[in-house]
Amino acid sequence: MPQSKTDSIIPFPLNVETVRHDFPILNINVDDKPLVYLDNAASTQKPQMVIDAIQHYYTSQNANIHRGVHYLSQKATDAYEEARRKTARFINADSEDEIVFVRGTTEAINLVATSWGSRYIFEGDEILISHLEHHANIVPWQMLCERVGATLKVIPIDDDGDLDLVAYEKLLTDKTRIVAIGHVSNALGTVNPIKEMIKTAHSRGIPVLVDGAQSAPHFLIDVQDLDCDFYIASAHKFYGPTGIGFLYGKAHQLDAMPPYQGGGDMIQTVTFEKTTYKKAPDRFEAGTPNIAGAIVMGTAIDYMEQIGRESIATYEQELLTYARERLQKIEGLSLIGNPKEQAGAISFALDSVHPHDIGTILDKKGIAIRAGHHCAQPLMKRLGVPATARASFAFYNTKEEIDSLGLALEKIRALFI
Ligand code: C6P
Repeated sequence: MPQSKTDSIIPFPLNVETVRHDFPILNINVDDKPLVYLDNAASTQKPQMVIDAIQHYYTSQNANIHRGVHYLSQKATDAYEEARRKTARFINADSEDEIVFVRGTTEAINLVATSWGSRYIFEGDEILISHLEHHANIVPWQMLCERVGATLKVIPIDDDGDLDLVAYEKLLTDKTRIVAIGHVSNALGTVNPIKEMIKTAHSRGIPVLVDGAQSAPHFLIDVQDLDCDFYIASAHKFYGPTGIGFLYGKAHQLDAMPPYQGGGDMIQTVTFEKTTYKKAPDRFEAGTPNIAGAIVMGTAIDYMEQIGRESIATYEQELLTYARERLQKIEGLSLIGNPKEQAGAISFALDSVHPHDIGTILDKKGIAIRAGHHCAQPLMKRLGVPATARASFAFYNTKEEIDSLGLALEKIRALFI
């Protein structure tokens, strides 16, 4: 995939010890034990550069945007629009006008389901998602189906946690109006072959939305190469602040969509009889947006590009392979899912020890993982488990931390068996 201009052209081996210095929170102790943070799929930690950018915004740029003629308003507006350009570059969008700032992945999918859905989904139509989806890519579509009388169809998975692509092709019918698919499963780490899936859907004239919440943090994204119609991510999962994310939409898709919310800054003219709206993306950003959030998301993008996303992907793959091998050595531990391609996260079970007990005991040892259904209840049902324990990785994690996890899990097993 082509790299963004500011990514390192040659992927330098990532020096994890150097990188760790950028994240002050990694130095804290939990119950006198050094923190081992392996809950990155839920939210990543923030580098000093991002923390400083928040302070910089509020100490030298803060004002409302697109409204004032004064110095600070101009400064804040410039920084906000610069963040839009950075975001476009981050995913190689054709134009910054294809980037809408939103609260995060959840809001973006709701925006598309509500706005795009109101224009294109009617009674009898079908929406195709997969069995791997996070609730954020299920519930908004279900709500839309209930509103208009459409049907939600689901691509099945095999026991390894890979999508059944033969079933996928069969599920694409002349009633299918959109395919909404996660790029990377938050629960199993499955990397879906979305480029091929998009090609197949497009050959039948069906647009595709990609939930990129778990792919944007891990590798280069090129929306033009993927040719997806929508791509969505949350900044807090790629080293930026909470409460901000982006929706990428192809220009012709966004231009055809009615506004999502009404209010200030999204209008051209307002009379009591009729309101006319601005073009995308402004049309979808009603009211005062998360200005600081968008600008600082831009800083998180700068940071990732400085590290180099090829370097990040290479290092994280090495870490993931190491983690799989280390965990598999633990007696009684079974990895859940064995996808062909995996990124970011590993789910596992340890004999009959409940995942919540695993998570709680690990926490006492300073190790943060996530235990639960991971907002993917239908997937848990398909796997035949109420919950899993999940370790998820970032480029600041080390093999030593994985060893600590392994050792702690061995002790937990000894305690329970
Ligand atoms: N997954 C996890 O621990 P928000 O909350 O809007 O930033 O992201 C929602 C979301 C959507 N899609 C996928 C694939 C996700 O992984 C998430 C968030 C977190 O796995 C919190 S449940």
